[in-house]
Amino acid sequence: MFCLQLPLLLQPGAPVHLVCRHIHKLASLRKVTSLPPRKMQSLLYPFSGLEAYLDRSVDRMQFQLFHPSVEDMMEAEKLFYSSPSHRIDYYISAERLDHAPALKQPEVCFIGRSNVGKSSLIKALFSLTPEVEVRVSKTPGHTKKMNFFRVGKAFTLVDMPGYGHRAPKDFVEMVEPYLYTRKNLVRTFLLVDGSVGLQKADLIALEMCEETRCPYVMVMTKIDKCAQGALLTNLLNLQDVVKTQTTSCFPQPLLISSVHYWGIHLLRCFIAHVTGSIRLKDTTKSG
Ligand SMILES: Nc1nc2c(ncn2[C@@H]2O[C@H](COP(=O)(O)OP(=O)(O)OP(=O)(O)O)[C@@H](O)[C@H]2O)c(=O)[nH]1
Ligand SMILES: [Mg+2]
Repeated sequence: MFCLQLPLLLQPGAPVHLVCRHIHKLASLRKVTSLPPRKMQSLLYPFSGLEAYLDRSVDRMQFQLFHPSVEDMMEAEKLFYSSPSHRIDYYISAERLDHAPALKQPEVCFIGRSNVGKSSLIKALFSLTPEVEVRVSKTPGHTKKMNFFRVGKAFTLVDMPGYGHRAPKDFVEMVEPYLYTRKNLVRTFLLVDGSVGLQKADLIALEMCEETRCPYVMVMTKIDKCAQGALLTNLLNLQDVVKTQTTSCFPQPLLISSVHYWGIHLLRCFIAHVTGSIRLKDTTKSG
């Protein structure tokens, strides 16, 4: 790890303290590509670590529809560095949809049960710009508003309050109207805890995504938290639900550990691709 010393915040009346934020060594591809090949492979493409446990009869293609090259991931990564001409920042929070700013740039949002890891995942995505503060907590129901983050003029990313904790209130008042009416929404990421698998509340959210008919993608979080056999069972179960009960869902669930950065680089590339911010070199596989 290395440490970025950010400037002192010298606003009148503000407590003066030195901000020192760390950038995790695996947050950037430059570091990842110096890992031993197998380690690099399973960090960038987490499904490859599970493949050996999969029965021969299972079609692997469904798990690798989106399989960009490292070069494409490098291109996507550039979007996640802030610069004077491409500012990444927390923009605004909204408690109701009519408080949300109308924006032109494509938007992606992250929904899922309380504590599933939405804010942690966004924090990992923005880890190359650690001055962007994304709050994470062990206590369910931590994120209470829709939090909008701007990635230059390229896209906006929205962290949603989780359902399950104060649900259905938050869900009915915020998430549901947002999903139905947000014009610039290009992809919804529905997060499911990979260590426990699909829960009833997840199926309700999935139904809601189906009703809105907006394209969405399932993301399995916390894949570091359980044994590979259990993870594979949860993944196959999820895959089966996606196959048999959905029409707007991308067939390939994405696997993530925000703690170890597994799948984070792939997800950055997926977001860059679906928001039209990059053009993949290998166009045979797309989201
Ligand atoms: N082991 C492990 N823990 C994780 C991972 N992602 C998140 N967590 C932990 O899960 C807890 C909840 O994370 P958050 O990111 O705050 O969850 P959230 O979905 O934003 O929760 P709400 O804001 O309450 O809806 C925290 O203690 C995180 O450290 C992961 O990939 N692996
Ligand atoms: Mg949160």
